[in-house]
Amino acid sequence: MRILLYNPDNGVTRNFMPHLWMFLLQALTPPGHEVLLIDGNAKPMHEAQIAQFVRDQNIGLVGIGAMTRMVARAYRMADAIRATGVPVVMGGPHVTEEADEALGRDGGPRHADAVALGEADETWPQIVEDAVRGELKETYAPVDATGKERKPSLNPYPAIPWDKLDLGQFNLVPKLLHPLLKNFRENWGTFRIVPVESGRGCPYGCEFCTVTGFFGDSIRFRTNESVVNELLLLKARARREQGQIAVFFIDDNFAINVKRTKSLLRDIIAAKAQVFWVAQISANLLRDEELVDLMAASGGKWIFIGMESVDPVNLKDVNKGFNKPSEYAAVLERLAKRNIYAITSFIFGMDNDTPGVAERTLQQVRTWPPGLPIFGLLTPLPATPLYKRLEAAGRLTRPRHWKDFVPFTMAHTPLKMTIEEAHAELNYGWAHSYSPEALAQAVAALDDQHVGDRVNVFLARLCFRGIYFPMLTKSSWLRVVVENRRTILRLFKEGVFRWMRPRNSASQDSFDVATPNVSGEGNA
Ligand code: B12
Ligand code: SF4
Repeated sequence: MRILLYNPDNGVTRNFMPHLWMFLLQALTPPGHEVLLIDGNAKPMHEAQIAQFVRDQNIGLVGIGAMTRMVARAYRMADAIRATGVPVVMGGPHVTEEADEALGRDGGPRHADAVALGEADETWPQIVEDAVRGELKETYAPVDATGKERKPSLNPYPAIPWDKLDLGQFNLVPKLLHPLLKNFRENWGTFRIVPVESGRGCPYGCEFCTVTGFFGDSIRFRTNESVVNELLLLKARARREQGQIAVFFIDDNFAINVKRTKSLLRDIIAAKAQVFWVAQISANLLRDEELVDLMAASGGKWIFIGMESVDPVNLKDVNKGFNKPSEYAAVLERLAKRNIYAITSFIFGMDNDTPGVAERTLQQVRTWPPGLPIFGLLTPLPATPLYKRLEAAGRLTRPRHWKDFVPFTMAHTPLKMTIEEAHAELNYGWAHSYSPEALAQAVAALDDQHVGDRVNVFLARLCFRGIYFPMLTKSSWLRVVVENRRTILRLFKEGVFRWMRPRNSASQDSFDVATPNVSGEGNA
């Protein structure tokens, strides 16, 4: 049977990074089937196109995965596919919580023939076999022989053949530049960000987050060996392509078990499997100097930190009191000292927020080493404790907000400001962090750093700007380039100057980091 796995586009990230679930399920598909993957972010399609594709390619089963914000689009695509007579199975965090909606058991239209509840690593082979026999069940749940919920072990973990997969859709270097850049310094002919998981689960149970409910509070890890082998495979691919690969460790809290993380990072270093990497780690776990040394030495470059708020009352309200705003600066400086920068994520519209919250937050941000501040609105995702609390209090203004998804729009009324005021705060946060002046300041604040690090921060800021200010067209990019021309020119001049200087062994222009000494501070 030919199977299509499809992820709808989110309208923001384009081909930034593939979705792991697709590659994982592809690797877990029983032999004898061919699995095609389409990520709508890299290959946009509308309903008629996907239906035509399914017909032309003689597809026998389609699997669709989606977050809440993309589910309405996922349903539309599913409807178009089902109209061709091909069955659709849906999975992922949204339909796990809203299976009745997907199956039309809530009185609405049916969008899926079957729903894979929760983690589908063990149920997927069964789904495929049932589909072959034309006997799909409505739901598939990961349970043991006694019917009790079972979380799949990550040991053994399927080998994803990253060295052979077609990743043509996920090259961040424009094709035109390939011939020029493939021989530039350590080869930049291609640049891909690849998702790798080293573990699943987070026990912290923040009120707005789906992770503790979905993956459970039992944390599971892959073996160090299996992660290291995956990195080596990716590194070999990058070398072959005369390009670079960076890894996004998509674990929800990469250092949730600090001892294990240190041991993994040591093994990565020992195997010379370093690539530059990004990971999500909560601020409270970044107090450990040795951990941060190892992060730098193993290729760590960007850490996503869910800071959420600079107000301890807000943090306590959402069960994230373990975040201590008073230590944010020290954490970020600890990272910056090792040339690791932070994506600091904030949520506005929390219950203790009042007008002016964005400026109050930015006043703190401006005192920190430059990074990537991002801002969102408190969003009641289905089945989260937050959703239940707001529903019980009658505060949901759009209880099924995902059915008519509008980006950056609140679905409940904050306590101490209006919805409109919350939206204005969000706009203020983005506008004042991503203006040409703010970008120039971020680069200037790193004047004592290697030009590569400044280019890294600048390019990342340009891309992150697109999360809030649409940058999907060539003309919108052109406009931003023109607005930021002074900073670009400055970095360009410095880059050319450095490039023309003779190379030395301390060059940091590559993701092929050398094995550094991890015994002291500030290495790598
Ligand atoms: C990586 C990631 C991203 C990437 C996504 C891009 C990418 N290419 O991956 C980035 C960084 C861009 C991102 C952004 C956001 N994300 Co995010 N992200 C994640 C993260 C950390 C990992 C996803 C992952 O790969 N997991 C590992 C795989 C193996 O798990 P999985 O995807 O759930 O797949 C398993 C099952 O769900 C199931 N399955 C999934 N799909 C399908 C399909 C079929 C057919 C079948 C059978 C089974 C199946 O099988 C898989 C194997 O068991 C998750 C948290 C998490 N741990 O999952 C959050 C998560 C998915 N993100 C979330 C959110 C809310 C966001 C943002 C909205 C955050 C924000 N406030 O701005 C943005 C939205 C971005 C956008 N514009 O769309 C939520 C989604 C909750 C929900 N109900 O929708 C999650 C769950 C985290 C959370 N805090 O609750 N995210
Ligand atoms: S620490 Fe992060 S992943 Fe864990 S529950 Fe809180 S928000 Fe979710």
